[in-house]
Amino acid sequence: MTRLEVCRGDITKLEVDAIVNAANESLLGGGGVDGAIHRAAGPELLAETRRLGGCPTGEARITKGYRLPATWVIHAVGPVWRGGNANEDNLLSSAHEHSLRLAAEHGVRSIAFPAISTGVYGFPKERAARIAVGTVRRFLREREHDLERVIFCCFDESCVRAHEQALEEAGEEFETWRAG
Ligand code: AR6
Repeated sequence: MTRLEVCRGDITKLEVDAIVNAANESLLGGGGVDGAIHRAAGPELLAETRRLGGCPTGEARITKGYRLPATWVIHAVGPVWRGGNANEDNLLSSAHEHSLRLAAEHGVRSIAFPAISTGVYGFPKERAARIAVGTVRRFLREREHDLERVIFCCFDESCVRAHEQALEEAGEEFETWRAG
């Protein structure tokens, strides 16, 4: 059984095998959680992502975590919200699915996701949380993996509520905790 958790706090501080980054197609860093991850990991991270040559929206790439407590960083590129009719839901789901596939391929046992696309990319929070939760549940059911913990890491309370609600709607048991 994989434990599902909602955590309020800074994803860069989490002691897990892998943290997911809400990156952009360049993989060269940016603001928000991406900036925080690059700052905490150190310049070696940018040196590695430069060599990857970008990543299309809806996919993900994996690197080492360098100075982070996490061993791996999985850089997922979520969609920019354009009103809901530009395939945003599928692209957000696919970014999560790709991240989980990479995690499974690397024997990851604990992974933390930020609320991808819900910051500067403008994706509505509740809708994004339902997609994140739904994609994780389907993956855990259908694919082979070593995942023991999947953490939805939220920076603010509205994000926590959105994930709690999505998990409740899905009939999942989960635990909420606050870091720091
Ligand atoms: N820990 C956990 N969550 C965080 C942290 C943190 N340290 N910092 C921010 N968040 P965003 P996006 C939350 O804007 O919408 C970047 O410039 C934040 O509150 O980081 O996918 C990239 O380079 C929000 O809920 O990512 C891209 O260009 C969530 O993380 C672009 O932003 C995602 O917000 C990606 O936009």
